[in-house]
Amino acid sequence: MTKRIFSGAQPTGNVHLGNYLGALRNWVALQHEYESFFCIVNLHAITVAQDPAQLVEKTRDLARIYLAVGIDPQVSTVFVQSDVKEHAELTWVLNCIARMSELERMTQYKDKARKQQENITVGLFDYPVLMAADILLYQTDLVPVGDDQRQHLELTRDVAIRFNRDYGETFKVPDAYIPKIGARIMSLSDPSKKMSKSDDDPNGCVLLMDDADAIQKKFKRAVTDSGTEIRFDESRPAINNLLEIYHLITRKSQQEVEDHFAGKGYAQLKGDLAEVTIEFLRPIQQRVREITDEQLDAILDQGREKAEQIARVTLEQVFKRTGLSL
Ligand code: AQP
Repeated sequence: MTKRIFSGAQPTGNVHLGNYLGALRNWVALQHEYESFFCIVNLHAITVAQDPAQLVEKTRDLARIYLAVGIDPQVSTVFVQSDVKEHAELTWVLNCIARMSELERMTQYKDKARKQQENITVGLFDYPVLMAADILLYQTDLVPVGDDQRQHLELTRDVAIRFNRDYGETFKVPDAYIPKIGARIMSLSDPSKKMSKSDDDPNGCVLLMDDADAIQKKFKRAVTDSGTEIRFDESRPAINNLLEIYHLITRKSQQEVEDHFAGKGYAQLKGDLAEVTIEFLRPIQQRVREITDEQLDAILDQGREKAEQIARVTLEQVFKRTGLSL
């Protein structure tokens, strides 16, 4: 039987190179090998305050990005999380399986809570359980994500194992798929932090929809390490990060990349990186603009129908096992 993958991204801001290289790129690569479900996780988005009208726009924009980077709706199911009610329903049941102590250990929660100490919502705390529900509803084998989701994946596995132990075999226990290179693209302004949509400094983050001018400026301003050599070296995180981006975008081997930059300076690295990024993003940006509202609605409707069918079967089993269906 074909194995399944599930993954998603939040429509909370503009998709950046980190999201693409850490996650979306692998979704595209894996979709022909696996039965694939790609979700726009708008229920996760509202764990921090969102403007309602903008959330609608951003949800549709993110769906366009999925398609423009190469998710093929003929083979993959693309849908919006809030369209499939089973996500919220299973979250409630799993809330009664997950432990407070487990959620209190989640580093993403701790980081985000630190940034907004006044208005921490219950939803933000519960974010990993909603993510577990997303994944487990589809009896997922593999979850392609960036490194920042590793801990959430572990929790998903723990919750599935505990449910299966207490109520009988119900959920497939999923594995994470975290790429060796690209799983943690760092901020261009501060290579000790991951590239992030919610970064206060817009220069740290190259967006998929940035124009050529913005891309050039951002790479030009990127911080570098001391020294002059241009080679892959984790102890020099700024240059290593720029080289990883170059390597992933051009698909040249690490050796080829090092050969290309041998004897050259940082200005050349930044200039070449801007150039390949602009060229790489141009057709993606063009496709985003070409997708009509009608096409998008049709793809999301079809995605909802397919997702619902599978989600319903899992939820019915869960209700039966837990004594919720009479
Ligand atoms: N810097 C990154 N490098 C590699 N992968 C990354 N991902 C996120 N940042 C990087 C991966 O992108 C996928 C979608 O992420 P998300 O939309 O769920 O948001 P996030 O993980 O919270 O990422 P952001 O952009 O940093 O948003 P904020 O600032 O709101 O926290 C995931 O698979 C993620 O691992």
